[in-house]
Amino acid sequence: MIYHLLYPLSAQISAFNVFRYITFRSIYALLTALVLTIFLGPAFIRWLKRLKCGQHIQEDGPNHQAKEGTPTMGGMIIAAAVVASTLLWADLTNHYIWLTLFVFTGFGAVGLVDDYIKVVKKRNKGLTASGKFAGQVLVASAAILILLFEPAYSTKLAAPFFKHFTPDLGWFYLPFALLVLVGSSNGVNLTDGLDGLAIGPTVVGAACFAVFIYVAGHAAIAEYLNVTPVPGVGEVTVLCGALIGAGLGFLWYNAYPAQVFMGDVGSLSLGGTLGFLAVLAKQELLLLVIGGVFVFETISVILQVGFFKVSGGKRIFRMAPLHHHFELKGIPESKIIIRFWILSILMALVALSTLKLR
Ligand code: 57M
Repeated sequence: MIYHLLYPLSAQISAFNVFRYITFRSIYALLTALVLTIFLGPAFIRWLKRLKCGQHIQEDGPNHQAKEGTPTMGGMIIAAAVVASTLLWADLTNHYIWLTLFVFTGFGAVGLVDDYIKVVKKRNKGLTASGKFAGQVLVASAAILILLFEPAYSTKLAAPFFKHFTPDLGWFYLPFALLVLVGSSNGVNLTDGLDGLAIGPTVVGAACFAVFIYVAGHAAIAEYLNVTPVPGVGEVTVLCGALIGAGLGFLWYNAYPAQVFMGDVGSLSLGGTLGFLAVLAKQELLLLVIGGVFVFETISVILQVGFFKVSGGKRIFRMAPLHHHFELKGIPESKIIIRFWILSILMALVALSTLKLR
């Protein structure tokens, strides 16, 4: 809205020309979302407490009993800050912005229903696994189908290091992109088991995608770096800015020892959106590197469950996902969290370096 209100006045007030720039608006989208979450955080946490949205801690895992009753569903404040800040700073005639907001709020709605049943209605299980999966598939399919009807959007895959290997998936792109979005959403959800463990790598991932999205949307830079151009997608950098800001603002309260958890409303929406950013930037395969922490966590669960079945009850890890294994080995929670953050920064840097390795 600020863009639509102030940029047209640049003919009279030349300083307002600055609102034209995606980079400028992305920085202010970040700051707006950050300030909103930090300042509204305490009142929002008090509201969650009044609603009795306290997390019940299961007794079958590492000892988290001290966290019993910590308010959850904090993802709602991330959602509010991202949406408000994007509406303020983005060019609202850009349909990639609306599509990304649709994915973000759609996955968030699936998580919200799950949280509502578990936390507010106090039914232990929440949505059934198939119910959750159906919701995720529905939102992801709608977004990808709309994207596929976009004339400028290519169904070709780009692989880092192999600039001439760009297979065209055609309509197979739909199930492939579904896997990216739903996999990413569940990967972030699995990782969300220690204070700040999911939001740290999410912020790093959003920052990394801000660069890839900006590059893909800038014809000259995309050509220079040999990146698949996606005309118009650069505007989504503003939304990435809002994600980084809201994520950092949430981390302010979710940092160890956490005053609030994000809930499924946070983890599903953030994961689905990271997947969609990878699709928009045409960096679907690179998501495996950028979201490396989520990938390791997911693989640890697949290995653990698979090995448990074939070996008749033996385990590879003391407990999966991987962060539980380290907890049970006696490594302090804050150390595990910070090491996972360091890993996510390293992976993001490796991913960014591929811009020069094509
Ligand atoms: C949700 N949720 C946390 C919080 C958060 C297949 C299986 C591996 C699935 C997996 C699972 O259910 N994962 C998804 C993980 C929970 O956090 C809530 O859930 C939201 C995210 N959806 O926002 O609201 C607990 O995590 C802790 N937490 C923090 N700080 C945070 O900022 O400390 C969360 C956020 C919270 C809190 O304690 O209560 C969770 O872990 O439940 N299941 C598991 O992860 C289980 N693993 C397991 O069963 N492993 C087995 C097999 C099946 C792989 C094995 O290794 O043998 C563990 N979950 C729990 N206890 N609760 C087992 C131990």
